[in-house]
Amino acid sequence: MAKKRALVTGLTGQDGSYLAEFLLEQGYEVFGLVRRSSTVNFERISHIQDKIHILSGDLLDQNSLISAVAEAEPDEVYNLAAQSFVPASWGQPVLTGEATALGVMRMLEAVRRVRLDTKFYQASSSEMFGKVRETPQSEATPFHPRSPYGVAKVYGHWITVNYRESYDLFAVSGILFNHESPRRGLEFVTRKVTDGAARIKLGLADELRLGNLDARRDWGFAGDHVRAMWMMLQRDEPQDYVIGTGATHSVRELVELAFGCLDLDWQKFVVQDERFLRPAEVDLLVADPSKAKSELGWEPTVHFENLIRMMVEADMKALGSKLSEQRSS
Ligand code: NAP
Ligand code: F7E
Repeated sequence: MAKKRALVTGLTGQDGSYLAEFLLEQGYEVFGLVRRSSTVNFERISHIQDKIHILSGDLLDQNSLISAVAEAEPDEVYNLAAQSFVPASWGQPVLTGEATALGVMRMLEAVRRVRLDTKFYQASSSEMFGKVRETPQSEATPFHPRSPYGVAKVYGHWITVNYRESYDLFAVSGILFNHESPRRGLEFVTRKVTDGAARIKLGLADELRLGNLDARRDWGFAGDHVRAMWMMLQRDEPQDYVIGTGATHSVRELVELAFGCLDLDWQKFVVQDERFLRPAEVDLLVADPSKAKSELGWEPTVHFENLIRMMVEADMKALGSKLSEQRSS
């Protein structure tokens, strides 16, 4: 039987790397969309790079997306690419709108024009719930985004629903709560904290500056969440799902746990810095993933404590190796 073919946008990002690994394990032929940059940034996919077909393209360039879909002839498209860092969306709201909102429509248009029987996954976000109308948040909870990023994701969500309803496209929106891993970007709070604690432990830093310690998030493991993306596209009918662990923790608890893993008293090192506060905050997010559990059979396998421990250990190992390389050179 011919291999199934998948096209993943955002291949070089955290989720793109885990999803590509997962799809290869499932026996897929994987195509990944990568935008041009002056230096190659394949750190997260270097171990699987030779197994993936890399296609050049940008969410801002319609023609490049049409060419990518025409070349990959995918059975499934996973649209993970976006400007995904919330604070950057206030600094660059137009770019965020172009990539995170209109980029979704451009990918959908590429699929509609080239290959309408492709299944389409859109990476929607719990940031769409923003100033939450109810707790926990489910597929039925209304949206109230609190950043240009959240607003752009609401557009991406509704244009996906609209293409499903307008063109009978198998298009689904996965509303994913925060998910983390040792491959998380360094500016996001979990990785900033695990990397920061490891640096302090190794004598490479003497403080960690953070913003709002009271914000609460539903933090899961990226490896678990990408599995849910695939599960959504294996259903007979396209439907949207909320994916999260159902547990919530504050940034303060995160800090206490990460520093505790290294026997450090966080209160001696963490400094609150108003530069990291946001113009409008999302105070509390927690998922009600019961639909995903009952219909997809999806459940998280890694919980908060183990996730943070895994990230601290990975940062200690990576920084430790760098240090010994520097000392021996
Ligand atoms: P990420 O690590 O920031 O990766 C984003 C990816 O998008 C990168 O590969 C980036 O390429 C690519 N990209 C950005 N702008 C692009 C453009 N104009 N054209 C083509 N590619 C572009 O994000 P992530 O954490 O993996 O998240 C994946 C998706 O899920 C995103 O859409 C994000 O908004 C969404 N999401 C994430 C979470 C979460 O907790 N991680 C939760 C809900 C939803 P470069 O490497 O070249 O920058
Ligand atoms: O912030 C607080 C901050 O930047 C989490 C993206 O993947 O998940 C992510 O968005 C919380 C916020 O993630 C610092 O105020 C405190 O309340 O790790 P974050 P995010 O904004 O929740 C959603 C679901 C996505 O869709 C996004 O793409 O932590 N916080 N102090 C801090 N945050 C950061 N970044 N840095 C701090 O110093």
